[in-house]
Amino acid sequence: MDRRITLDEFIVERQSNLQDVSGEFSGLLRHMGIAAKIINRVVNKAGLMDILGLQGVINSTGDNVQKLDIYANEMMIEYLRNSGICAGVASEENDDFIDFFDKKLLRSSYVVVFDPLDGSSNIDVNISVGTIFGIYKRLSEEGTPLDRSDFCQKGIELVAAGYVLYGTSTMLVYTTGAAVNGFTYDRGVGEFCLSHPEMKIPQKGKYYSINQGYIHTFHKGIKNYLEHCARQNKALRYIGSMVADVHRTLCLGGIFLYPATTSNPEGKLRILYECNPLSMIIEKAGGKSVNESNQRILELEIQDLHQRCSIIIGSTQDVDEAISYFHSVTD
Ligand code: FDP
Repeated sequence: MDRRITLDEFIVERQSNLQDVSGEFSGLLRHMGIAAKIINRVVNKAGLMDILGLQGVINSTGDNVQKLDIYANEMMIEYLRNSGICAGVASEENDDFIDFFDKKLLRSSYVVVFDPLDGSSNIDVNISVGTIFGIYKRLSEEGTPLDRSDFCQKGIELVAAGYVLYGTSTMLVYTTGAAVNGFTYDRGVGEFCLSHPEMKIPQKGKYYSINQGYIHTFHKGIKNYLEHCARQNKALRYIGSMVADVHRTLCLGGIFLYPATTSNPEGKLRILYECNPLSMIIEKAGGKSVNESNQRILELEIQDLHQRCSIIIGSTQDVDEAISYFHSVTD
């Protein structure tokens, strides 16, 4: 009988490989799967539920917040709080981290960082959005209040990273540091089923992905690289949801760039909630992720929960080629 392995079965099966004797870490991953199902249900019903549209408030990083962002954020926080195995969270939608400190919860050694609904400017037009998450082991002692340093850890310290893409089908992709595995949501069964085992990014691809509308503000090296892509007849694809653009890049190869611009001189995307988790996934799938100065994203120091960076991520050969263009000019 052809039966697909479910996310829960997969996590339990791999528990011993993770030396997760207490099951705490596996339990946390399973809770991410549950939260994803709940958010997926609402994202799919959004048009029917009068839940679309701008909420009229600005989040801590200056973007318009939409109703669905708020819902997804609340869901993630509540599911992780009630899991009893998460010490606290930091979300792109909140100014500060949230400590789930509870004297009964002495065994919570993990914290979760997430962007509850990446690409939210696409919600109103029924285009793919996603949830991105990363899991760190806390640095402070268990049973004590959390500290900002528990969250501001370099990406190389991530113990797991993943995303859920609410697209033509809903997919959950994650890694705990070995392979990257993808699960597709089967609505009939109500489970994520393993559909993309051991995902590998092609070493080179034909797509490049960037908001070319900002070209006049890019560094000369980036402009030269974009001209090169056009000369090579590479195909431009830009959805405007990082999670969806990176997912395509993972599956088909190519490159995604969000460089520094005049309005975002440090780059727009957040290291903690977007760049680090997606960089871990791409690297573990055999790709590469650096900033405009060719520093590995996963090794960047993080001082601030909402710190941003430029990012060039994707197939190793494409990223190396792009970097060679940046370094061939000196302005
Ligand atoms: P959004 O503002 O819609 O949430 O970080 C957020 C993000 O989307 C990314 O998902 C996306 O890649 C990028 O911003 C799009 O920014 P531009 O509109 O400046 O291209």
